[in-house]
Amino acid sequence: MPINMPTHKAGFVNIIGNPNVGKSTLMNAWVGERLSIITSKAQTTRHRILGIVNGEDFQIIFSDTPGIIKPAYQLQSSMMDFVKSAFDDADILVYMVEIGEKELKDEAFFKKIVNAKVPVLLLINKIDVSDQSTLEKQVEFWKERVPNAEIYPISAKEKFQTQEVFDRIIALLPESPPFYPKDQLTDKPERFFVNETIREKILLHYKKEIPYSVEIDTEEFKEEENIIRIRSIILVERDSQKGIIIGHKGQALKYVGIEARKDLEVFFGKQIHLELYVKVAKDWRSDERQLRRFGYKE
Ligand SMILES: Nc1nc2c(ncn2[C@@H]2O[C@H](COP(=O)(O)OP(=O)(O)OP(=O)(O)O)[C@@H](O)[C@H]2O)c(=O)[nH]1
Ligand SMILES: [Mg+2]
Repeated sequence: MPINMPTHKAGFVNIIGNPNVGKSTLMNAWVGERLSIITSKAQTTRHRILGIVNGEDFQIIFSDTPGIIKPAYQLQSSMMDFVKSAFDDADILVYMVEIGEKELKDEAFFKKIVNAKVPVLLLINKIDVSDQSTLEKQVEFWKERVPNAEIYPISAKEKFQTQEVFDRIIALLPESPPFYPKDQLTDKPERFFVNETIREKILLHYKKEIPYSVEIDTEEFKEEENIIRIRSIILVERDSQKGIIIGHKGQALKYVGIEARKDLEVFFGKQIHLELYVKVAKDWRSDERQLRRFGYKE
């Protein structure tokens, strides 16, 4: 037997925290791909999305999760079930807070972090918009609140200190064979990224409750030699929202289509033909059957 057996490390590194703190920005930075959509609105992420980083002798499975909230309707309860699942299989927990933030929006989840059996890395994000003395106070505050955590001030957006945390994660990873094939980047199919790209444009271009009432269903994804042909349906909760999505003379919808197509061409590295339609899926956010259809429930 050789004296130095080659070892391999692998594990789940699950990123949790309040909405809008920068969880998706961080995962994308670590993975080097725009897997998760990012906007300045809370509840941008609705699913648990895996981003896999492979090295010769390691595999890190990052998971981005929805921001923690008190659920008000069934979709939000399903989103919190994704967060729960991220506690269950974590080898390392990344708890992200932003400068100035005081507490997690759910006390039970907070207790799970403080009592976690796995290493907890507490990342204080957005330090690019802070100053030294504020930051020092924040570090003291979090040291007391989460004594079991290692604390790192970072900026996910500016990629400040993100490499240092990445290296620390590799050091903490348990010995294990890889969980996924070494060329796999995520657990989600192509259509998921189409849906999310369109939803990002809707979050960016419509106000108030509209983006939260929208779900996307990609009915066709046909890859040909030089082009991918996509047909997606934008589903809204009520008839009155249909006209808002379409806009005056169809201008609003046209804009969403153009913007989404540009991003999708970069993501898939191919020319895209994108057709968008709007339909009503009445009260889908509170409908078990429809939530299952859209992948929010088993
Ligand atoms: N100034 C600054 N802004 C950041 C940083 N990281 C993220 N942001 C911004 O914060 C906003 C939210 O970022 P996301 O990555 O979507 O946050 P999230 O935690 O995934 O949000 P949810 O999915 O809604 O829970 C976006 O406008 C980002 O550009 C950072 O390091 N500095
Ligand atoms: Mg997110």
